[in-house]
Amino acid sequence: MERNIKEIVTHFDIIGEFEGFEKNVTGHINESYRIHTTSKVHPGYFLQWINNNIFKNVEGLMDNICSVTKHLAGKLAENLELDFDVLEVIPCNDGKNFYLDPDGQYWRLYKFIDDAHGYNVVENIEIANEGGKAFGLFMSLLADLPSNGLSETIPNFHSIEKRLEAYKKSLKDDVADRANDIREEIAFVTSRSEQMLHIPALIKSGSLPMRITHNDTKFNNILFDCNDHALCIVDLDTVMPGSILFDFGDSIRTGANTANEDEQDLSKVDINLPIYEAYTRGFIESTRETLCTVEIENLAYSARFMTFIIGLRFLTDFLNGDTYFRTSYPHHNLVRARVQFRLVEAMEKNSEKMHSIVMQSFKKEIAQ
Ligand code: GN1
Ligand code: MG
Repeated sequence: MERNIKEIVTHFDIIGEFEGFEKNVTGHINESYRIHTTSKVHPGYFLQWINNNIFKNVEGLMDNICSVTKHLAGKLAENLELDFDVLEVIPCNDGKNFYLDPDGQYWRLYKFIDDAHGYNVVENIEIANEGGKAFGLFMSLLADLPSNGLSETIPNFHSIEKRLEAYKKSLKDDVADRANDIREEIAFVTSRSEQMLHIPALIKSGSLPMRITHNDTKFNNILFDCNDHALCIVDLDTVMPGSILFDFGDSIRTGANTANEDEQDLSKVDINLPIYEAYTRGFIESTRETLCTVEIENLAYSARFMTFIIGLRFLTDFLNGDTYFRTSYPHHNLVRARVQFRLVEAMEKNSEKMHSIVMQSFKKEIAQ
């Protein structure tokens, strides 16, 4: 769809005049634009089209983001030594926190975070450790914000039962006539489905606490400054009640994969244990006072769980004819699913090592 970016920006309360924009290519769901203004001092803005097919309750979603960013900003102002930043929502001229255009499309604006970059593949252990500290800090700082005030922006987002149900239906319907292309992946899912029910069982039994979590902790949702100090967590659409296991697991899935999410050469996919260890140490450093025993015991396993569930979602979308994730070529979702499943296998082979790294990092943190 043609977007009149300049016109859309006029509805927000900005400093300076619109000067131009660049489209940002990352992300599979929303569309993002960097906005330049005439101001010489202000860093400009980050405009996003919010995908209302996926986020049905944009009002609730934006209210969540405003509560969370306000809470974090307050905490960071009280604790300047943390040297961390938070996204700042720019209101519309009418005071609303999003703009609904005449075509029924939703938009929001953030202040642009200048001179920052992210990583699709983590280059070294220092960066991994910073990332772990940053996501851990994000969760810890939100620990005292009541979660009952937040909407569930995507219901059952990390429910493996619902994801399996959706997958089975897609496989049966086979609308895109692709089921024949994925015999090996079907066998893979069937052989692991049962063991993936462990985390939902812990949730149902009440032994796994529900907290305010990010729920989309891809490593590239951490912004770093020019010294590779972690600066800010972005992509807050799915911040809602969840388990810390979702957040830890999703970061490992992305940060500790030796390959990209859409790598076609599966021999490049593996778990990078030094990166995993550095991330884990950082994460535990920021969360040691918050984590309970059940969370610690399942931290390593959560990486496998999240990798499996996202692989399953890519596979389901492939069967559905690519209706959810943005794709660039016909088998893109299948390529992504294969990467996730290969990574699950690598994690299975290393499961004991991964668990003992968690336990050792935790002991080290306690000893310090
Ligand atoms: C989507 O759009 P992006 O890249 O931030 C998805 C995540 C997946 C991810 C896979 C709302 O996130 O759950 O892990 O793709 N977000 C939503 O790359 O479904
Ligand atoms: Mg996202």
